[in-house]
Amino acid sequence: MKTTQKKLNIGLVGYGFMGRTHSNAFLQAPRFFDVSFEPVRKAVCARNRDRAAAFAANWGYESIETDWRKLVERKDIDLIDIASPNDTHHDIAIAAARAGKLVMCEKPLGRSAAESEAMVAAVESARVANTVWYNYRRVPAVVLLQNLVAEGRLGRVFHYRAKFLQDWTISQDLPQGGEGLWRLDVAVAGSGVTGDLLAHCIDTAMWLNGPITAVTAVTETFIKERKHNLTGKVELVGIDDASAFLARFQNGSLATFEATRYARGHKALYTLEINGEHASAMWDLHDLHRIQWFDHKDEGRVRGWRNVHVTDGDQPYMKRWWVPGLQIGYEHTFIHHFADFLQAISEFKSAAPTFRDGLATDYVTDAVLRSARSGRWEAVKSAQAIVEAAG
Ligand code: SOE
Repeated sequence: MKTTQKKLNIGLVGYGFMGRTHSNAFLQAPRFFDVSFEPVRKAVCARNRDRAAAFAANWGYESIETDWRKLVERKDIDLIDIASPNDTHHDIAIAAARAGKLVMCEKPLGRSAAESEAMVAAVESARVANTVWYNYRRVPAVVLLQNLVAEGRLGRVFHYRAKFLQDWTISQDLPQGGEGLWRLDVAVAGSGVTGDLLAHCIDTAMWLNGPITAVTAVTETFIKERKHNLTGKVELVGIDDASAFLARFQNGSLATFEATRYARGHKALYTLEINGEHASAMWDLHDLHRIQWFDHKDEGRVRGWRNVHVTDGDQPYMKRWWVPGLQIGYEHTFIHHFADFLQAISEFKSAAPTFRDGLATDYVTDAVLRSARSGRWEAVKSAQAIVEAAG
């Protein structure tokens, strides 16, 4: 790290799972990437003072706050990083943008597209750099796959399919709400697996294959009532436990998407596949450093699926890490994202996916939930059109 670098003072909101992945990225990015800022872990904010203090001590934050409003007002903070539950994203991001801070926000951007529209308007009118932490865009193997698609190697794309399967909410006895379980509380999360898991699949899909224009969906809530951790009462469950949809892309290709927390045996099985005229590719989060690649142009006698181990220096991000053949993991996706964000702000830009890209995903998840209610195909709004109209 160069000593003359400009300091970038970070104020983190939230100290859970994502607070840890982001803090690790703030520490590691300057050690492995040539960045033009020195990230300073200035303050962490959480309502519980003792927990905030313990987190600050573990991750090396200089100070703590218990009210995010105070953090946002602080003159010594340049960047607000939102790693708190979904119901906090809207208010914090808008206040941060109005205070002229750079904003990084966990996914999904808002609990609904309406919340996200206001967040896009705030960062764009304040002209502050922004990004949404859709981290799977920074898996080297997924970046390689995206590069191959962008180079036109698949030719015309016919199909896209993605699924994200988990099994952690099958027990009837699991309560909803509160720390660790807010994802089951619709008031906090906004939706269930549609906003939590399918949002990842949609973000990657549109990055690889362009806009989604229409969807038809089914959702189900298998367990209708759960005890609420905050009220102590048995309450209706408002989230979708499972969600599946068919989609049309603007480029004419068709897609299937599925997410659930009821696929016994699967913990975080995010898989995607894309089939084109000339080639196909597959990726699997449980084997995240590989892509499967089939190229019809290969000589017929030896044509087949290639298993590409993405660990070499000429593959995305990998020259920053160890030596060819040695793989990296989940936490590195956040390190890559933060390094890219630092590069972007040194050029006075935002890093993709921007808030506008996050809104595009939320337009799809809103249409999925709408279609599940209406039983019909629903058109997806264009985030680009909205922003252009506003600008
Ligand atoms: C839910 O279990 C969860 O942690 C999501 O919230 C993350 O976004 C996903 O990457 C893994 O699963």
